[in-house]
Amino acid sequence: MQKILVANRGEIALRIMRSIKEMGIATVAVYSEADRLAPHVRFADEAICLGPAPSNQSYLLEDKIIAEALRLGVDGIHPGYGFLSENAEFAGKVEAAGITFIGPSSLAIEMMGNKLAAKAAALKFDVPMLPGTKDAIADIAEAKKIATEIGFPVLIKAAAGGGGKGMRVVNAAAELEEQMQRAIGEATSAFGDGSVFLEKYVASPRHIEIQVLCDKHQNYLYLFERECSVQRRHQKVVEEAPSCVLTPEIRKMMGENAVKIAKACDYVGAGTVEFLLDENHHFFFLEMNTRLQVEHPVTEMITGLDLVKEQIKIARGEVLSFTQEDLKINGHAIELRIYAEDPTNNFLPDIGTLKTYRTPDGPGIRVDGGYEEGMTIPVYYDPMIAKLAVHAPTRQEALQKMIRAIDDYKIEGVANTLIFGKFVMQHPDFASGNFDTHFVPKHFSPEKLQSQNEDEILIAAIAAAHIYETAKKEVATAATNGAVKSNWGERRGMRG
Ligand code: MV4
Repeated sequence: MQKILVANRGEIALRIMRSIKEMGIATVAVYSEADRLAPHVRFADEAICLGPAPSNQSYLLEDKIIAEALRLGVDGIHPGYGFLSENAEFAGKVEAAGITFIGPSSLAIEMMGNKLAAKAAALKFDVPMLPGTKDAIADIAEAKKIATEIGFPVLIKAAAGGGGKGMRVVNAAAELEEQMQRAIGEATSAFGDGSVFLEKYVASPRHIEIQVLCDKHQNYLYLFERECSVQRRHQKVVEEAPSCVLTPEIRKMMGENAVKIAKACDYVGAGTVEFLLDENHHFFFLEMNTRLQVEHPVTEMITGLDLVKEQIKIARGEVLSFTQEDLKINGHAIELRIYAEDPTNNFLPDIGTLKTYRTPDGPGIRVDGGYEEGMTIPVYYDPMIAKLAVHAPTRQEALQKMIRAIDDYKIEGVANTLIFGKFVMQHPDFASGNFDTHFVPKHFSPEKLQSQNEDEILIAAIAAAHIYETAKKEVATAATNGAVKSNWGERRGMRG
């Protein structure tokens, strides 16, 4: 491969192109009119404007991207995450144009894109799953019968869904009809496919996903887990690797089951198999994500691998250069997603200019970003500003490093979730590992930030008063000595 086009924007486009460049391969960026001056455009060897800001007039233009790739002699397309990354049709078109799609086959994307098809494949390989319907269900009487067999509460899920869209909890038979109709309606308008199915509802699960890596020569590896239980409204906030609850035995079982899922769809490349873990530490297959995930850096930190380079080597047809036995977990990594959202105001997305933007630094700190000071966050795309990831020998040290890094991160001009991230890191239940997917709704309210803020303001006020008193005394002493000398000004600069 001589030239790769990255069909994405922002932090992930930049992160992917860095690895491509290090491999001695030329890079092509695509961009919308809103991203003309973005770092990912400047970083690339060549860049193509796709059109106006809205995604459906730029980053989602399948045929235009492929036509430009052909025109520029591109031989590989990396889709990143979001946009066209899990679009089976696009993957097929790329391959049909004679360009390598850096990802799995169109068939694997399609199979895993449908939760029922994914579960059917998993069933053949004896992967643990929650009791539920094997097919889409529309008949209310039949649904009631099955739900009663499973036992309430049950969860209605959309077959075409994912990431929690179109899910509904049903606590009793009397609610089933209404919730089914709502779920079918939601699924139809969101995915153009009203198929729904039922599953036993796990009340307090942890979300644990396994990273897999598969070459074109039937070698399948698992790169351990990431825990992503801290979410708000199906948007991940904090991810870590390894999970603090997995034993080596469960980890091995989950890893081997993730590999079975990958084998079930002839998977090629980097993929993620999602599981729920219940209170008894039983795990159940949920779905497979057929892309490079946002949170992949924590896996890179604990394995020492570059997942993008591995994806490219796999796409070139190379055999994986390591075995399962070669893989070891080294230390602990935590990632915090920083969004342009106001945690004091119901996470309302904020736009505006990064008046001040300074990222933290030092050993074991990685910031994956795509913005610079002075840039404006566009309204058209995901509100994520950057990902802050830390790596340390232990979870405790990683937590402390994360808190220090948050304190050293300076963002002004755009409301952001840094302080919310600090709230999570400092919460005793997060620190002790005693949490599940309900962590945010259970523990967080904006007043908690206020008090966290107030604590800091109070400490700052006490420090200021102390400095003032000291300075006043010094001035008084100096005055009696006949020379006014104060270091007031220097000290004032101490706190930003
Ligand atoms: C579940 C569940 C409980 N029981 N399935 C949400 C996203 C999608 N990937 C699956 N999800 C869930 N499926 C059963 N049978 C609870 C969730 C869930 C969840 C999962 C992972 C992380 C956060 C979550 C928040 C709410 C619900």
